[in-house]
Amino acid sequence: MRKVITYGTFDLIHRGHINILKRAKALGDYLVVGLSTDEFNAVKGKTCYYTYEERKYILDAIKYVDEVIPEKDWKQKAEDIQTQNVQVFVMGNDWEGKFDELKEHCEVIYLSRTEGISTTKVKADLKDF
Ligand code: C2G
Repeated sequence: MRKVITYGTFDLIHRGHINILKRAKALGDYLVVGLSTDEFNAVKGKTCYYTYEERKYILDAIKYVDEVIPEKDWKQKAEDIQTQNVQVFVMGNDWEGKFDELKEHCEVIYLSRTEGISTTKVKADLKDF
């Protein structure tokens, strides 16, 4: 079984998130998502609308997602890749090159971002809604 992993906050789920989850899953048979905890989001300087539990509940309902694990810090990826026996690590290309050190553990693939949508844009647009 070819396992894929990706990481993110996935707040206010939108088509950009669905696109990367769909494409990540297509690279293997099983997709693990490392979902940023509320505490780690604070480290990332992100404030979420939905709590970790709510964001996990939504991700668990997405057919491309097979498993959700907590992402608690920047340093856990290499260990996750080994303990989860992952063959492919995927991120959007806004992260291009940032995780190349993981190439010693698995394939590292950066996929193009979906244009015209982001959680930040949704929040801004809703202000004028
Ligand atoms: N994404 C995308 N297209 C968009 C928006 C997001 O492809 N229009 C992708 C991002 O590139 C990322 C994933 O969706 O791969 C999740 O995005 P975020 O929830 O914004 O996650 P981020 O803050 O980038 O956190 O350790 C890695 C971090 O947890 C990634």
